[in-house]
Amino acid sequence: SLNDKDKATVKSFWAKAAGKVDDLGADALTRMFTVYPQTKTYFAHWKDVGPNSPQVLKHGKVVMAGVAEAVDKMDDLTGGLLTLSELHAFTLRVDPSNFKILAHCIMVVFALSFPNDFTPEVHVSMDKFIQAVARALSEKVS
Ligand code: ZNH
Repeated sequence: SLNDKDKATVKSFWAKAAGKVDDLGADALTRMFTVYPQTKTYFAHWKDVGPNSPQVLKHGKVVMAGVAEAVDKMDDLTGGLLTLSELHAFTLRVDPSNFKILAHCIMVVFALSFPNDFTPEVHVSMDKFIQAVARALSEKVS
């Protein structure tokens, strides 16, 4: 789990990334749809899941707002993300494996967008954090 150093590292990296995260959300989703096309089934009600579609751009912001919330609630992700977790389990019925997939795509876009800041040390802490978010979100699914 996240120690104090991880938490501080995540907060400072997030502060640097904050201005760019809206775009990064759309990039991460586009990557997820392209590399793992089975994930598109959850978005079948959208008009367009292609790169830069208005829905992808909008949902990229929504997802990253969720990650921002997780940064704020880092000390209690299970409690802090409970409502979102229930939504994904009971309403959206997202299979847990998909959270790891999106977490991976988010890590890739972070690395690509911040090649200097995304040091191995930042990578370690961000990976622990994003995996903890993925776990908290898939908690309700059994
Ligand atoms: Zn999710 C939705 C977040 C993952 C699918 N999401 C959502 C939202 C949010 C989120 C915030 C909104 C809610 C409301 O409205 O209330 N997610 C999130 C996060 C994550 C996620 C943070 C991680 C990181 N998701 C996910 C996955 C999937 C999903 C993996 C699959 C694949 N989501 C989803 C859907 C939805 C959501 C389908 C709905 C959309 C629409 O409809 O538009």
